[in-house]
Amino acid sequence: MPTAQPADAPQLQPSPSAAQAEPARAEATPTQTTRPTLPAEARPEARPEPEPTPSVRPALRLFVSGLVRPTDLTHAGDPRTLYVTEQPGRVRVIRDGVLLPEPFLDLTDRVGSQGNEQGLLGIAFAPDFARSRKLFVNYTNRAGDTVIAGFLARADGLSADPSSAWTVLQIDQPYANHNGGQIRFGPDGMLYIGVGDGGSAGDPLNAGQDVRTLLGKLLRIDVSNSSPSEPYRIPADNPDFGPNSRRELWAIGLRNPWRFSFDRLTGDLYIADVGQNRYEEINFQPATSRGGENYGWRLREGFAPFRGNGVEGLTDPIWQYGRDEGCSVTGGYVYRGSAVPPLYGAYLYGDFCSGRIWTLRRDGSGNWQNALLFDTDLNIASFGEDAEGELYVLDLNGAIHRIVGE
Ligand SMILES: [Ca+2]
Ligand SMILES: [Ca+2]
Repeated sequence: MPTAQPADAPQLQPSPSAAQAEPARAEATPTQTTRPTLPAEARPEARPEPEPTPSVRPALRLFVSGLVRPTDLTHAGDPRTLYVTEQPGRVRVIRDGVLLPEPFLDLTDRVGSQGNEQGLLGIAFAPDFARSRKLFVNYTNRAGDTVIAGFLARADGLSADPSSAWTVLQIDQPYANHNGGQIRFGPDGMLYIGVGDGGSAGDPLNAGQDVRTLLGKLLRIDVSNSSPSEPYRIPADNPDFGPNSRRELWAIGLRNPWRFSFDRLTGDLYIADVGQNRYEEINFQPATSRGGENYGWRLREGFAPFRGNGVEGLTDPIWQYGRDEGCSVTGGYVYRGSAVPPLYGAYLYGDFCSGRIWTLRRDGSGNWQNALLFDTDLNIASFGEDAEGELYVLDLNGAIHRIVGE
């Protein structure tokens, strides 16, 4: 989701690392190759020549339209069914590629979405959803504060009861913007919540570095037995950020981690953090991490000093880009589907403002290589992943596109 950026934000030269990022578009879309065809008389046998197998090209295909400001898309384990959050407060169901008219859940009576970054922002189904029927949503309420709430789905999986709600966590929001929004279960079964620095600009509260607040952090809580009387527990192995620190913290120093995701194969974590005026960044946390990372905000924006200095132990992003490439990063997923083999293992992400979508992957030397995949005219609010690992692109204007092979 875009941070409100001044229209006259300085156009900066690409950083040294961003210069490497300049994609070769020809590489981004593999050229179609065909098997060489032998002259008829050279063929060893008269049987029909098999069809040439062209290499698959990644493409975007319109999947569903008619949504109202879609912000998140996920699944509950069933490959036929997708769930999409709409910013004003509804959860919609896509069944076998068809958008159902009846919402899964309607929270418009409690969601406040006045601000561009407010509303119903994220949804996650419990790992044991088939048994527990529990799901969790992340929204801003009528007062503008962040609410993580649990719900119970009905047995058919096509609707949930709004009156089943219980509040898991509520976070006061001092400003309308930078509310984070993503919630996802990690491979460890814990619920991770991305929380922005509270808002305004430049992190006036220094929330990113203040371990006494949940703002500007990635949280990790245990909701495996979540109920109205005990909404969550603190995992015993959460990192310790020192005296007076909140025990929900997993990683600190984030500005607005609008979207993050886990690689479903490896468990590695990718956090896309929206920048202030200069750099959009992708942060990486290997599956072996025990948490405790400090991703730098507001001491640094990307690799660059922002405010303050001299702090040791910051974790720099694996990638950043400047205003020449976009203005608000939207994190995506590592592709683990089967429809587009050339993308297998690549992390896909995009920019809300420029509509560009890139891939990021490590080469054999361990260096991150960035390449432009698509240059679209979409307002990329989010990416989504289905039960089979296929990926989708959510256009805030109401359409969902599927990444396919052609
Ligand atoms: Ca806020
Ligand atoms: Ca950072």
